Amino acid sequence: MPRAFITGITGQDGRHLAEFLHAKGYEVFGMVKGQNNPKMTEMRDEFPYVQPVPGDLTDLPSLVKALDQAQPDEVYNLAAISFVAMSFNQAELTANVTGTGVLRMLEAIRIVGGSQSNPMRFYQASSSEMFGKVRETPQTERTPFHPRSPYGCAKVFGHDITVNYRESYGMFACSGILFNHEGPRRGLEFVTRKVTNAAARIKLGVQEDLVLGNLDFKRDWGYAGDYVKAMWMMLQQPEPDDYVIATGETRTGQELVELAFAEAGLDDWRRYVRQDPKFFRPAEVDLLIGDASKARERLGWVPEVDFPTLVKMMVEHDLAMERAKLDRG
Ligand code: NDP
Ligand code: GDR
Repeated sequence: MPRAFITGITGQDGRHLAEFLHAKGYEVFGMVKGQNNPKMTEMRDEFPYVQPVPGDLTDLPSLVKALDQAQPDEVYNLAAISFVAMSFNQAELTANVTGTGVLRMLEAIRIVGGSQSNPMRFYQASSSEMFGKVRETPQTERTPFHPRSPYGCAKVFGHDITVNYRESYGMFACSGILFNHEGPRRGLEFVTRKVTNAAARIKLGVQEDLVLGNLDFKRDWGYAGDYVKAMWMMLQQPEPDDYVIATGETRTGQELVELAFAEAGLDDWRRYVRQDPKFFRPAEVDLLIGDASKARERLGWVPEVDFPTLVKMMVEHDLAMERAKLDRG
């Protein structure tokens, strides 16, 4: 039975990946941070087959112990301070967790190692935020980076150090440059889920309006369930490499709002939505659209869920969730 170790197991992608790897017959270990983390109970209920292991990306000895305990064949480093807006306010923490945390994980793998015939394989969760103020469109594995936030800067370090450890020490280390991916498990702080949840609550009469920031931005949005499959595919290749994972389509913030409100059965979204500069970022990423040709050709990966289906899935989930809350009283 192959063994997988996932950091960020309590996050959106960690949960999708745990499900995916379990279905493939993996023994799944999930790193959980903190004392009495409330998400640990949720995870135990949802994924009784995941073996929790304590650890924190800011603490190298904890990572060494965690790997020693799990003895995985594959390590997926999904943990991060992942909210771009928050990274402007907690830049040093973001650098430490999202950036230097990758270095610690790579060092822990070098220390614990795995056998020579079967060294641990490493996946790093890189991000389209590294392209930031984009130098070319669409963005590929060769597009230069120009990050626009402390989060983006930290991800560039994580990406570069992963490539460096591969080249310096011959590690099987891959970096997936994933564009935005969403779904019903997305945190409520991110714009897609904030919008689909608000549309559901407004429809049910428990919320009056929705306050957003900039709506002119464009994103290449896919479904998280499709994207975790690409992570696994990268680690099954004969050679480690980096891959862009994206749909190749881009949509504005306004298109997201229009679709979500229509899906919830609300006629005129403009009646409910207003903008507040407090949600504007000091520097914005205006346009992202990825070219995933390399992943398609070498991994055979293609996205299966398109944008309207994704929004529909999220709105339906949020309507059911909010209705259940009302029924409970
Ligand atoms: P989430 O924000 O949903 O999950 C982040 C996870 O990191 C949580 O499990 C959190 O634990 C954990 N974490 C935070 N700080 C630490 C720490 N110091 N030590 C250990 N664990 C920690 O992110 P996603 O699932 O959406 O994303 C997964 C990864 O992919 C992230 O690295 C993100 O930056 C990257 N990414 C995401 C994209 C997306 O569109 N979703 C696109 C490109 C990259 P807890 O719950 O206990 O706080
Ligand atoms: P992003 O996702 O920054 O792309 O990072 P987010 O959903 O936070 O923002 C997308 C765009 O929406 C604009 N926006 C708002 N965003 C939020 N969160 N809340 C609002 O009210 C709001 N109004 C407008 C933002 O300005 C931005 O342009 C996500 C994260 O998952 C990262 O970890 C990941 O690396 C990238 O996607 C790819």
